[in-house]
Amino acid sequence: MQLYGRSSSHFTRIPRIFAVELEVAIAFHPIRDLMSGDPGDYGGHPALKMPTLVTGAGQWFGSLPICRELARCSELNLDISWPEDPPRPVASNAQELVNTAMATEVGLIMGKAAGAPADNAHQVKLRASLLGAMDWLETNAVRAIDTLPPERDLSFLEVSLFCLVEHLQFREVLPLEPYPALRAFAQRFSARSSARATPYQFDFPAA
Ligand SMILES: N[C@@H](CCC(=O)N[C@@H](CS)C(=O)NCC(=O)O)C(=O)O
Repeated sequence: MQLYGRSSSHFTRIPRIFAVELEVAIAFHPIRDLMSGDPGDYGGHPALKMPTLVTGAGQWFGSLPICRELARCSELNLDISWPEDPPRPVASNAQELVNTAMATEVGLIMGKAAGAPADNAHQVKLRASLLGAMDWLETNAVRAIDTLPPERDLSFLEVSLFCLVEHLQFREVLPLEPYPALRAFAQRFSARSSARATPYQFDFPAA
């Protein structure tokens, strides 16, 4: 199995953590040029996004479908809480806001890389959106996690929230000082061997 993505990407880190937890071996292919218009450079992703998992069965686009395929391929019988499982609105909303914040971060980073000024109206809106999501998560994420089944081995919500929080710091998108509850959560999660095995880093030296 081959995973196309980047070690600096939060959407890529989610399946990398799942692969370690599920003990599924994957070969990692860092994507060199994010400005490439060739889907082949993204493992065949037609929308030019990462991550993509390539298996004998075909290509799997997106972090959640990839994690599901890794779970199906695993010989471990882990108890995993998936996004559709949460029985309470707070957990459902937490997942939605984590997904939204991650996508908003991509917009901010790509906009900055393309030279969009920070006071550009769209960048301003993206930042306000991210701050709104983060404030909500700071207040509610721990309560949301508390609604998950206590017997779970892993949940998509916790893995994706961890990848979001560490990524904000890694890419210096937001300071984490205003978010003590999220920092404490990330600190706890970072002790897992799957988190330690997948640190954010840049795969290629800056051009
Ligand atoms: N829904 C997708 C989102 C994928 C996504 O936005 N990936 C970002 C990287 S973290 C990306 O490809 N960014 C490069 C770009 O947008 O050109 C998923 O869950 O994997």
